[in-house]
Amino acid sequence: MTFSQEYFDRQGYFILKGVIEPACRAAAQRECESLVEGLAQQLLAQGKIAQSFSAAPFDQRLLLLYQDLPDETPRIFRPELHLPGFFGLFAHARLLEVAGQMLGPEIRLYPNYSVRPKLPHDPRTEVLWHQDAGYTSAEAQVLRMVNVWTPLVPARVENGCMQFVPGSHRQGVVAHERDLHYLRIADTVIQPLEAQAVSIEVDPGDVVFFSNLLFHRGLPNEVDQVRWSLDFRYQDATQPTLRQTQGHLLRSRAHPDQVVRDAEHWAQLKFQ
Ligand SMILES: O=C(O)CCC(=O)C(=O)O
Repeated sequence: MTFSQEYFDRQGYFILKGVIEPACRAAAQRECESLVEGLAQQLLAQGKIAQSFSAAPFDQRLLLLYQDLPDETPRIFRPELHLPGFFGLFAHARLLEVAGQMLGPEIRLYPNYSVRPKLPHDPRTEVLWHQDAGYTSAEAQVLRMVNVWTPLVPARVENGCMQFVPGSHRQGVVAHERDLHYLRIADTVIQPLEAQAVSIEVDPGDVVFFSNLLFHRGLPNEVDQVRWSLDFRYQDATQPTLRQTQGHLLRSRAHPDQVVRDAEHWAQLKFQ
């Protein structure tokens, strides 16, 4: 399937179906499993759990481990992601090709690459209507950036897929208000548009590209399954990040020597 810049510019997003190969997904999933194994060992050592549920399926184990520890449940992994198996996804050739089409030859992985294990019935995992740019700064509108989101399990309304308001990226950065866990777009802005929201139901292997100005949210997970997904952003590396952290260069004509070379190199680096 070919990426359509025209569709992206009009709607603020584009879904590439089946673009991530099973082996690449499996490598990322294995790293998620190893993060969960690490947590299980930690909880066992602390005497907080009696068993590690090592035979439980990927979409169940974290849920079982934390069933009696709801306040300790991890919601997001970031610094933990410098493991070799994540590199193939972050630096996927086809994704970087699309990013290159939009952003030019200098591409950085913006410093908020994340894995989200969205657990059911946890209000902290319901991501309220926002624009990513709403979290960055008043200057965020000038950032040349594209968001990337891909699930490791099927993402549906019931387990907390994302919703978008198509075309909303053309409004620029709008007012956000602070809620308990997240920022959220002011009611006066979002309420008249909510009826236009579309649910972004996608499968492992599919990749959603979206504008950092698009109004979007992550629905609550209502089923007894962990909704595992990755979200990351590519940015034109000739620009500042407008954060303390600088991310990592993934493609560069100007500084090829500074590009992350491979999975081993990635694993030596830190979240920054
Ligand atoms: O994964 C979700 O439910 C929300 C993700 C999100 O808001 C983002 O990637 O910006």
